Amino acid sequence: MTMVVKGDVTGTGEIEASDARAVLRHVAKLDELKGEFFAAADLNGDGDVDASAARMILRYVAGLEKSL
Ligand SMILES: [Ca+2]
Repeated sequence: MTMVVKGDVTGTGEIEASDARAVLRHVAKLDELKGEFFAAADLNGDGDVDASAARMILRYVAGLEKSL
């Protein structure tokens, strides 16, 4: 069983700036997030992934958000 950690889009077990980068690549259609990676990027659970998720991840990395 795989646990989906919200914000850990790359599946490394850590929430980092590279996760925001992966979200932006998805938004720009350079990459496509699928399955658990998409679920990890869908922070608000609305079935869509947009740039606001990347912003939230960067805020979390910067310590401005306590959780995602
Ligand atoms: Ca990660």
